[in-house]
Amino acid sequence: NVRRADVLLGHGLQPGDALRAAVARGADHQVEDAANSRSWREANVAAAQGPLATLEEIKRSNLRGRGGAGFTTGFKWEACRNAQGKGRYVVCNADEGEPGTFKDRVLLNSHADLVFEGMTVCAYVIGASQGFLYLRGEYRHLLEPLRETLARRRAVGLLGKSILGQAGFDFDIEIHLGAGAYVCGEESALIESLEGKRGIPRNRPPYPVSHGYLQQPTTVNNVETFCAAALIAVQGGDWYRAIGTAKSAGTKLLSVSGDCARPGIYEYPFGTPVRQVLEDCGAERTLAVQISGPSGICISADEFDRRIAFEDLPTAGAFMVFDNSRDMFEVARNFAQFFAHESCGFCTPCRVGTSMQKEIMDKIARGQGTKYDLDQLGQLDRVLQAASHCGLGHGACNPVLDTLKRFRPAYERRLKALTFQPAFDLDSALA
Ligand code: L3W
Repeated sequence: NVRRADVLLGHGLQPGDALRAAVARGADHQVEDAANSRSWREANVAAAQGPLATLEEIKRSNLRGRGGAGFTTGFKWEACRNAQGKGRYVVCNADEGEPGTFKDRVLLNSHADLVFEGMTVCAYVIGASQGFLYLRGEYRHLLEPLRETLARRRAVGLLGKSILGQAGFDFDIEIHLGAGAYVCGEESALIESLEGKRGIPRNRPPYPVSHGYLQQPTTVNNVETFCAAALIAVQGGDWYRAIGTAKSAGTKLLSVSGDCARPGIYEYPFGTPVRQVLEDCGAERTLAVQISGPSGICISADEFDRRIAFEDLPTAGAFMVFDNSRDMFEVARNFAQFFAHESCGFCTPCRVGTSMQKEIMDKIARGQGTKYDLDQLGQLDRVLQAASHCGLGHGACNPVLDTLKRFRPAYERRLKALTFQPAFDLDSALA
């Protein structure tokens, strides 16, 4: 593994370090405020400032969510803290189902304390007493080791009642095992699943920060986001925002796989060009890189100077390398099958659209496709973008359209000559 930035993977923190830093930051705040306080009431108000001091560091850090969308973590935590409810919840999205992504598995395997630490810092900031780690069903082998880590943390007072001796700081974490549905990586489907229901995405807004688990304020973040938050609690926001770019603070873990000599987990500061990653992982004769998995973007050789950053190539972490021995049509067909299989079936555009896409790709593969079918693929994308219920449908045509745009000959050489004019033109029907 290569670490061009050794921030997260080489953190060197011990269990409790981030929590102690968060609580101490609160205490500093209290001392400062208490010195100026004239009454017991004012001192109490000062005590409540503790979590706010850590929230301030998270906001100052410019940390953005690592699940793919890059929403500002400080804003999310603050919105959740300020939302009205009977209780608050912290949820770690460890449903790492995007093909080509495996960096959360490594964090859970080798840095579980940091993950739980980040969740507990979040609980301290937002005032939650219950957390859940939603673990991908396929990661069942991690369940027992993770439970053991939780038990160790309870034994040393890093979970449970009065954490670190702080009265009222009560928090515990439960692990919920998924059942293999990709759609449960979408946060609201995940919450439905946590509640024991079928994993169907909810309408958003309202967002989980105000209406999450049991309709109560809930912060849902990715595994890597919680790890980064724990580091920020120790090192501060200014330290973190100095790494990366102005719009993308910190580092990003990449799951590098495919046609390269050294696949694995890599850590880079945001702003690193794709070409650097290819060089580090020993990729040669690279034809394309699929960034952020099939929901992301497929780029070709003339784009390898583009950068891993929210302002250029945002990614949840997948970095799949395809060399010039690969047929990008077949790569896209495989992804089309994936989306047809994983559509939850709740909304018609996605359920039918993903199947139609797969069928068109299969038809082209059999040598029975025409130029009309290529046009239909573009039409399908427009329908799915406009009418799908959630992100799965919105992104389901990305791999096909990206490869069609960049590797059109891979499609065209399979087409048969068009011998008839279609009687029904979906384009005009939609207009
Ligand atoms: C409060 C607002 N909160 C947005 C929150 C929202 C969510 C986050 C991002 O994911 C990508 C895509 C998928 N007040 C808010 C607000 N939020 N506006 O910000 O929200 P959004 O809607 O921009 O993105 P998204 O639909 O959550 C889009 C991928 O993420 N995806 C994620 C999977 C992640 C895992 C994982 O972490 N293990 O599986 C799922 O769809 O592919 O690229 O928290 O609540 N006004």
